[in-house]
Amino acid sequence: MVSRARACANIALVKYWGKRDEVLNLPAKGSLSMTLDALSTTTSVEILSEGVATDQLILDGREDSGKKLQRVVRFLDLVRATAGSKARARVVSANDFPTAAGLASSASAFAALAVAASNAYGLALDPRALSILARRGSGSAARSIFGGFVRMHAGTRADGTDAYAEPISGAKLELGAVIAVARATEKKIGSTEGMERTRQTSPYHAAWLDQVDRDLEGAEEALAAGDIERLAEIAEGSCLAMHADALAARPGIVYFGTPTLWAIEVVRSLRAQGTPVFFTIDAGPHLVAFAPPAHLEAIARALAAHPEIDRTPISRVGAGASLG
Ligand code: 2P0
Repeated sequence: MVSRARACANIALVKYWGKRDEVLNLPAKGSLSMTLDALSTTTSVEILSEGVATDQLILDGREDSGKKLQRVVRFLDLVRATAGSKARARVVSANDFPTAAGLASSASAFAALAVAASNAYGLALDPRALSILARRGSGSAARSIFGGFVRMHAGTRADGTDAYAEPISGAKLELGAVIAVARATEKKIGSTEGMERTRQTSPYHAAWLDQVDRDLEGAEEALAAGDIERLAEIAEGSCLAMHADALAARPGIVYFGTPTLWAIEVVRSLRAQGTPVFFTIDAGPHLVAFAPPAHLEAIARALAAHPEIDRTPISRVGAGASLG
């Protein structure tokens, strides 16, 4: 039996940076994101016959036998333990964007894998259970189970049963995004390692954690009120505070690339001229600009002017992960 699922990436407006438990992958604080339809992963999972001893991973057309396979095997082991199965699987996964470039590819990857693998192994999981499962693969993947604006809960339980994402209903803002894809190869320090080093060594980490709850509350209020100016202030503040926290780690973690500061200036000068736009930046050099759909093309043209920005794809809001 083959099960196939598609999931979109998401970009956080209130960032997740720091865990309360590394084994169960529990975030220290909640986060809030928007799902993007232009960045997606499609994954199929085929259960193999009993004689096959190992899982297989084909990623973007190439067989992987390294760390990515190990991470997928650990994830499938969780699904197998719940399903009471020992059968191995063949996982075929394709992204429509470059992996490991700070474009949150692990979010769409593990959301798609959670949906496809749970179905292939015969588990009927509801969206909350899928979010909890996806979280074990990658914290941000818990959010990609849902479409639109999404709130991740940190939870307080040691077993992680209250650390899941939920869609936010009643948001009065319609936003799309422009992704300023900076020229870069594989990113230097992955999010998991980056946030752990930050947690252990950054003198700003306690202040960062202290701010997140206020930002979550403010962002939800801004979405409910359709207040893009307030959302802009909170999202840029959360992004820059997360990067300040990482920059202050020892040794400091610099995710910005040459075009990143330039792109911040472009977004801020467009805003000063009246365009309702704001930015965020994840664990990589790419800036993501959010604005109402009517403004996206002009923003994309402005951001494309830097020689080290290769592409400026436009994304609309994405749907939740689904089979098929
Ligand atoms: C976020 N990021 O909220 C933050 C902002 C990157 C910067 O969630 O260790 O790959 O697998 O749970 O999900 C990326 O972190 O980390 C991330 P793990 P993940 O989107």
